[in-house]
Amino acid sequence: MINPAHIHDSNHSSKERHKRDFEFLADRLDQQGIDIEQVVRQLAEFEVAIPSWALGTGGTRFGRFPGGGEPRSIFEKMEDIAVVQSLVRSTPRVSLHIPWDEPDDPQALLDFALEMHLGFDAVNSNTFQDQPDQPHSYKFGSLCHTEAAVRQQAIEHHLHVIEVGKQLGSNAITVWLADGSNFPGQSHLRKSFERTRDSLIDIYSHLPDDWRLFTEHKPYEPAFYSTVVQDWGSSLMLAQAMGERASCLVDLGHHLPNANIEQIVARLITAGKLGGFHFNDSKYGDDDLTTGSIHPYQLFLVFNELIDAQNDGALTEAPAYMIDQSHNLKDPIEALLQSVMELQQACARALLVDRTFLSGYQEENDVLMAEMTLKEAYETDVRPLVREMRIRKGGSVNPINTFRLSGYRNKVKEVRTASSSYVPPQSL
Ligand code: PSV
Ligand code: MN
Repeated sequence: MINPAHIHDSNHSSKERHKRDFEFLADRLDQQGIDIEQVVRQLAEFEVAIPSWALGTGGTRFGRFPGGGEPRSIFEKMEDIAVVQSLVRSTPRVSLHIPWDEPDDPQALLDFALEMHLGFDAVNSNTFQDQPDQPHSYKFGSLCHTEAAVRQQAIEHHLHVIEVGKQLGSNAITVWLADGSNFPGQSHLRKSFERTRDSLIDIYSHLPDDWRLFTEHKPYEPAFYSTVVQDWGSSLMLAQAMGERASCLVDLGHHLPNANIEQIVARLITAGKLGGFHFNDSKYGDDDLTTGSIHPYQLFLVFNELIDAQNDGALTEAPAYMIDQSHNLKDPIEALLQSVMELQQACARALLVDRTFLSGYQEENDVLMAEMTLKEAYETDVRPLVREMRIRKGGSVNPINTFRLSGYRNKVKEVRTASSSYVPPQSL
């Protein structure tokens, strides 16, 4: 999709400058007792999935302003994801939404993915919209519904999603439910949660042995008075009720303003139930903005908890990372490149935290020095380190610049003509 020679040439033009920057940083870190080579190696292991719904221009209920050249099918979305991967080298897997991106022929999609050196991450169910020809409506909920037939329909949808995922080589399902109520009294708060729990237990009983199930909480929207799985406590209760292979997924946008998300992460790690992340950023709620655009320090603090737990052996299984964003204004590919670069930087910074000093200051209750230890890592310009990691994996020094110079968007604008009837799901 992006010619490797183009990446090589564009890297070549900044080679000397990058070399100087990298050596300068290596020297600085060496003085702090940090081996830059080890950090580059650890950073190279970081991987984050791209959702099939982030390649089209997002929208609000007020409007949508597509920039042209949007993918019209899951195959074209895969092409765009391959472009992202070729430039940043941390995104080798795709997270599918069913039925938005349900393949007619899963084997054909898998073959196409393999050709592009892509694989499949967690599959996502959708019981928040009614589908054509579906016998029962989700207007009043799905897994929580008062009627057993509606719950059964939603359970069967999840089993179908797992079946599609199995054919694609996926090994996890993420369950986000819109179930909730808009008015006090509309639904029985306790019973709707208990029905959801029992439906999930049913789904879990069909989960293949090597699969994981993630429950994703969200405080509000589309339900405005109560949401059944509104917080990490509810999500944890559900995961615990299901069993060992069920855990919680934290979407950074699914918290009320000022929530201490890094502490939620720490709690879920203690419970052995941190399953995954949806990365994005927000000013107000589920804004789906580019990762790190509003709260980059919070993103670093989340990674700080993850690296700390990894070092301590408290993270038994690597969480499933995914970017969950949807843009109204930015080019979707550029926005994804930007988010991945932010994630790479947050991860690199967290790898630089001097944990011996930090825990010493924490033990001595030296508040200021403990905080300064975190700031020392956070304020380090890690870009040369991150660029070096990308170069070594065959990626780009400057992904956005390389993407723009490639002319990819203009080329696909010509091919993906406006005559297509494809409408990205965000605008439905
Ligand atoms: C819900 O807001 C959510 O975060 C869930 O992850 C969905 O699957 C995704 O967004 C797309 O609507
Ligand atoms: Mn999400």
